[in-house]
Formats: sequence, structure tokens, C-alpha cells
Amino acid sequence: MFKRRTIAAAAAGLGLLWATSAFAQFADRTIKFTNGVDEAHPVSAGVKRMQEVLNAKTGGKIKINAFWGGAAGGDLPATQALRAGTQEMVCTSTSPLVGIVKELGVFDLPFLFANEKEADAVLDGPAGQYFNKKLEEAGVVNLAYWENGFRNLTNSKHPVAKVEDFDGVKVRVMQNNIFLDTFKTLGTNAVPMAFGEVFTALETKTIDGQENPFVTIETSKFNEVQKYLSVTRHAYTPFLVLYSKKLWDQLNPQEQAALREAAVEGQKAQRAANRALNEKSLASLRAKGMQVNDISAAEQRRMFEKVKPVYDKNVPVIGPEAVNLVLDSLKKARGG
Ligand code: 2Q2
Repeated sequence: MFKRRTIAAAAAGLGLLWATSAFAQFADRTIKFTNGVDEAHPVSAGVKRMQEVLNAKTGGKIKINAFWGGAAGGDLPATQALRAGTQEMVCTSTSPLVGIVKELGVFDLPFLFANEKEADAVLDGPAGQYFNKKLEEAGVVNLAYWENGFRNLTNSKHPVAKVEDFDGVKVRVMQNNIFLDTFKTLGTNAVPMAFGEVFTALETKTIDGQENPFVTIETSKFNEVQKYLSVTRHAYTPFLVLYSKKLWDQLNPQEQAALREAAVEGQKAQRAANRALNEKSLASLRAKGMQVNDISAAEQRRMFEKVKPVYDKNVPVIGPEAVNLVLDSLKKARGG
């Protein structure tokens, strides 16, 4: 009996020794991670997967402390906190960051991507690396591209099925000059506003409508204050999973490698969850009483024709290098 106890104690001691040495290169760290959507959104599936990978790679020493629903401020203020080195991570749309990295505006050009396959091909290829370099020069390290998704219009006035139906509708857009341009050109009274203010503005009828992917519409409960959902798919917004460069540079190579791998594994889980939920959210929004209408191919072509001047006006601002890189990647993805 005594012998067995000795062996068990020795094994436990060895186990502890192994655990201590195997994860010796990782310090205990808690990472503040903020996001503007509700925890019900698939961004949380990405964070959960990230934590699983970090547990396996660092023995649980690196922990993610996630804040949801914009509780810790919106996308741009959070990104500024990263640049100042006062917060580790944020999952943010690209659109609010065009004031920091103007080239990101390419993703706001209307009707750029036709489907997720094209978006993945561009973001996970050389073009994605180009934007990552620009972001790092601006003080943030993008660990992976996750998915906000294809954006659709909701409003409380009437169905939007043809170009003329946009006229006069007061639509909130992200704080981004290209979205403002696009929705003004379509005929709306476009109003830039931070995401965290949208629900109340819809509820008080300060604005008539907004535009977001089905999953964001549902997890933000916009159906409670919006009647009409028009499947416009007018833009695809990527999510960036950013780490403060100031704080990143204080990490050792093993910590950086573990975080990069965790974010890439998180990307697979988040994109899969977002795409699985997309159709379910649409069905759920219908079931909850939203009146959903598609846009005919003819009307989509008319909308595209109407917003063409947005390209002409904004491509020089975004920069031809960024635009051509994305368009070349897109052409390859389409078998061009
Ligand atoms: O319309 C928006 O602002 C949203 O798509 C947001 O970009 C998104 O929900 C982010 O706030 C997530 O942090």
C-alpha cells in the first residue's frame, strides 16, 4: 500500500513538474476583448474556440475576458484604446476604422462581393495580408478576419423592393463616408451613428431604418422596432480581430504564436457558426413578424447602376493599389 502511495505521489509530482515546465514560457494574462454585438452573436463562438485553443496551448494561463453589446465602448473608441496600449483586443467591423486605415474603405464599396466564397478568397489571400500590414503600421495587429456578413436593409415605413422605394427613408449607416455616400445616392436620408445607439433611435423613431446582416438584426432584437426587412445584400462587412501592437510587442514569440493560432481556429468556428445561423435568423425574423422581401435581379442591377458614382468618387480616396489588389483577387476567385 505504502509503495503504491509513493508511486502515485511521485507521478503527481512529475505531472506538476511537466505542467510547470511545459507552460513555463507563458505568463498568467487576462486579455480584455470587446465587441459591439450581443453575446448571442456567433462572435462568441469564435471567442469560445479561441479560449479552448489557448487552454490547450498555454495550460490556461492566457484567459480572454470578453465584454459584449458595446458595454466597453464602440468599435472606433475600442480600437483607439488598443493603439494607446490600454486594451488588448477588439473584434470590430472594418468600416468604422477608415479614418485610421483609409484602404479598408474598399470593403464598403457597394455590391463588391457576391458571396462568402469570394470574401474568404480575398481576405485570406494576399489582399488580406496587405491590409494587415497597413493595420500594423497604424498600431494594431489583425490576428484573423472573422465575419460580420452581408448587410440587408430594415425599416419601419414600407417594403423596399425597387430603387425608388429608398426615397426619403431615414436610414442609420455606420460612421463611414462610403456608406453615407451609397445611401444618399440611393435616395435615403442617411444618418451616421454608432452601433450602440441604433436600437433606441429606431424605438423612438429618430430614424426609420438601419442595415445589418440577419444575424446581427436578430441578436440585436431590431425586429422589435422594425417591420420591413429587404434582402439587399448591398455590402459584405469583415470583422477584424485586433490586438494592441504596443501590448503585442511585450509578448514572447510563444505567446504570440499561441494567440495567432487561437484566432485562426476561432475564425473557422465563427464563420461556420455565422453561416449556419444566417438562414435560421432570417426564418426566425419572419416568424417574429417581420415582413421580408427579396430584390429582383433587375432591381439589383438598377441599384448597382445607381451607386456606380460611389466607386468613381471613392476609389481615389481609398487608393488604387488597395482597390486593384482586391479586384484582382476577386477576378481570380471568379476564375478570371
Ligand atoms: O452596423 C454596425 O455598426 C454593426 O455591423 C457593427 O459594425 C458591429 O455590430 C460591431 O459593432 C461589432 O463590434
